[in-house]
Amino acid sequence: MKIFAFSDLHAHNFPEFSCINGDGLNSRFASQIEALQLFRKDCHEGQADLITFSGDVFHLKNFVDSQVLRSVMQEFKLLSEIAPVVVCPGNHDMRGWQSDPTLINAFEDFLPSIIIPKDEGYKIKGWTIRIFPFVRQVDGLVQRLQDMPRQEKTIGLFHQDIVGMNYNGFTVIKGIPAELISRKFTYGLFGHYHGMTKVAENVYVVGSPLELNFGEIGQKKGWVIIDSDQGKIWERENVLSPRFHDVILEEGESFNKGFNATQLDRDYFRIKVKGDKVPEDVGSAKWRRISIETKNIKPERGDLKLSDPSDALIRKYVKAKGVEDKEMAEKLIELGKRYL
Ligand SMILES: [Mn+2]
Repeated sequence: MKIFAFSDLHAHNFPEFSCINGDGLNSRFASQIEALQLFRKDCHEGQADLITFSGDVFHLKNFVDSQVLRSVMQEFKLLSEIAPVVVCPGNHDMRGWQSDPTLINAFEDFLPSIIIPKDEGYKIKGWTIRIFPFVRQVDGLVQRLQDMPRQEKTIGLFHQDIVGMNYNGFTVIKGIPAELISRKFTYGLFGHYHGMTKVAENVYVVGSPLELNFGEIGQKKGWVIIDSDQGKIWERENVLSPRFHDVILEEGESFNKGFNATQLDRDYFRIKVKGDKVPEDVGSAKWRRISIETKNIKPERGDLKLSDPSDALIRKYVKAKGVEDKEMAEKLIELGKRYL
C-alpha cells in the first residue's frame, strides 16, 4: 500500500506581501492551492492507496473566508477521488481552547471520502490508521500511549510537539517522545512543527507543503511517502513553491546578484538596506515582496497605505487590479489625497 502524507496546510488569505492575481485570488493563498495541486499530481502519478493529513487545514480557528473554504474543499474532494483521505485534527482545527474540531467537520458532512476516524481507527488493506487529535495537556496522551500494547500494521497520525525538537531557539520539553511512537506504531506521522523532519526511522514530522512566512526560511518543505509493503518511507521535497528570503544589503551592494530569475519572479523578499541609498535594482523585483529598512525608513509592507507616495500607491493598485485600471487608480489617489 502506498501512503501519501501531508500536513499543516494553514490555508488563509495572508494579507502581507500578497496581491490579487489574475484569477481574483490572494496570491499567497493561490500558492497554497498550487502546492496542493503538486501534491495531488504526485498522489495520482504515484498511485496512492491512502492519503493522510496530520492537522491544521485552515490558519484561522473560528473564521474562514468563503473562497478559501470553497477552494480547499474542492482540493480535498479531488484528492479523495484518488484515495481515501484520513485527517487528524490539529490545534488550528479546534475551537479556541476546546478539543472540539470545527470547520474540518464540514469535510465529513460534505465529502464522504474525508475520514476523521473514531478510536478504533480506519481500516484499509489490512492496515489501521489511528488518529490522536491535538491536546493541550500532553501528559495524559503520553500515559495513554505508554499503556498501549504495540499496534501492529498501524499508522498513527498526531498533531503534537516532539520532545527534544529544537525550533526558534527553544527545545521542546513537554511533548511526545519519538522513541515511544517508534516502539508502539509501525509508522508515526506528525503535524504541528512546519519543517519536514525525520525524528526516528519510522517517525516523521511531515511539515507544511510550502513555506508560510519568514519564520520558516530554510525549513524543508513537501510531503512524505510510505510504501508499507516494502517497509520504506521517504521524503518528497517541494522545490517549486515560493520561498521567503531575508536579505541584508551592505551600503552600495546590489540586490539582484545572488538570486536567479525564477527566485526574483516568484519569491518573497524582506530587504534591509544599510545606509540611506536604496540600490536601483531593488526596484526591479516585484513591489509586493519587498520591504526596505534604511536608517530612516520604516519597513514597507505590501498592503496599500494612503501614506505612501502617490506614484507608489498607483503602482501597487495597478499591479493588484490590472493595468487597465490605471486611470481609476489615479482618480482614487486624487480622492484619497483630500483626506490626508
Ligand atoms: Mn499546529
